[in-house]
Amino acid sequence: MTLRKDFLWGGAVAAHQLEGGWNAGKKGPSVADVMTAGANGVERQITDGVIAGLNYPNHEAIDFYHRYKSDVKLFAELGLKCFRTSIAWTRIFPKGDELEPNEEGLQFYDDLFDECLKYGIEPVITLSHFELPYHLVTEYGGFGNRKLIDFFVRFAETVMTRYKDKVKYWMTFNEINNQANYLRDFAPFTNSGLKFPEGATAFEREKLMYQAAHYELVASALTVKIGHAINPDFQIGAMIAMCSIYPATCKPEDMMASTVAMQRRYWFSDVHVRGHYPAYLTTYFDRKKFNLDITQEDLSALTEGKVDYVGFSYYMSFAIQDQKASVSSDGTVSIMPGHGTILPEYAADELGAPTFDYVEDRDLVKNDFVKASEWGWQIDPLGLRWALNWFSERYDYLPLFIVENGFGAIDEVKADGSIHDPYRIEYLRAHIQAMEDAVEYDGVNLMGYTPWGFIDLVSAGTGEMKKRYGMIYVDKDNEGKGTLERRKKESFEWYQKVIQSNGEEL
Ligand code: BGP
Repeated sequence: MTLRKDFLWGGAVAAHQLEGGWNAGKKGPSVADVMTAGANGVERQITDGVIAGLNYPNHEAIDFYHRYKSDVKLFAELGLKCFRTSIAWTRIFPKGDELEPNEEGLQFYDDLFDECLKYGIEPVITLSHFELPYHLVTEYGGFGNRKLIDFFVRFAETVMTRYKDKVKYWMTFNEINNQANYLRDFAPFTNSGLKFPEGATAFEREKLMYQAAHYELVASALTVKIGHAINPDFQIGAMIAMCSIYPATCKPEDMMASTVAMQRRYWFSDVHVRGHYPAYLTTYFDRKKFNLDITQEDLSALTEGKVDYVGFSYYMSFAIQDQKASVSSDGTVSIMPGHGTILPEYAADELGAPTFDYVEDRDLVKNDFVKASEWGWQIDPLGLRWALNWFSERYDYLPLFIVENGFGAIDEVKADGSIHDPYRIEYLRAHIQAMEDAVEYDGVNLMGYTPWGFIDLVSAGTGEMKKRYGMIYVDKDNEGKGTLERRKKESFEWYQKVIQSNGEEL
């Protein structure tokens, strides 16, 4: 048998994308709750609050808050061994800066975890999944402010203490490296609650991104240390958004561009795992003269709070071309679909630079060797095996956990109510095969696999319902209409067999 006996087959979601009940049980608003829906090329916007007539898809989401008992029963029928979700920070600390937690919020997760454990489903908990308390964003400037470290650690310590006998697997910041492209953000804030001043230059944006990332990494490391003191059995991991970045050609400049791109996007896991900043990054900080607020105490915290495993999401791979060499005289470069536009000042600044600075929107190109989803996400199962090897070699075969993977697609409900989603099965089958090959042939140390959005939920990127990942269908459309009824798709039964056979039967 390829996979370990106790392999954590599961499913992944995030509180704000499925719970709803956005102000129930004294919950405060998070960034996600004040975000409007996007669609048809319109980006999601973070507003000042609740504006009548606008669609706030996360307010009700799929109403898991009120339906969790019947949903968890269905998850048990699917055969899940674990359930990855987040604890909504604003259920516990509605504004984020209070001293005392909200008991009603704590009770909700007690009940939810009890319900999971009743069926032998292990909760796997993300502490922060794109759901910062909105108050911390408006009052403090999000993770651009050092004070956020204390607020986060208080939240983490509170829930880790409360659930120390119910939850063993934790993750600190979901896709912490999703800030790596500081030129593209959810207007007017980023995931970390950063608001760039109007007219901010690329230098100022980049500096703020690194500063916020540093505060998050310190908060994460302190959490790991405190968590291990609360319960030495805790497994506390990082969570990285991994898109393998290939050189577009074997031209040496493209090869070098891919190496630098991997550093710029994935240095976060170096700090999480090794407990210090890599030299390629400190050199870069010096060269750029960022003068970041990094204290000696911070550096000790990073060393003392190394993670137990690396969790990561994998949906697609990228390809990179050294644009300095290939940009045409009118400044035109080819950009991967769905990847925004180049800020003119940045293009002018950096294109002639002698170093290989990575600017995602400028440098990523379409890979003609792979197909893409309707949202331009390039489908590449082998890229997952490549990523598993990259992490394993880099971190000496530390345990890895694939905590997100999946295929966002538009599903059609047939007249008889059935939903056939062979495209989803095909995507998942190919990725599971690639992951099993990595274990069997490459010696990768893999803890588990939790496909994303195994029950349909609100898309984080677009706020749509129609971009579905689920094996469980939820009757709700982009306008928020529908009965919210749950229905099994064809992929439900397929995944059930995969779990039962521990991945032998694909
Ligand atoms: C990841 C996020 C998830 C999830 C997923 C799919 O980046 O961690 O929250 O939503 O991507 O993205 P989307 O919902 O935009 O299709």
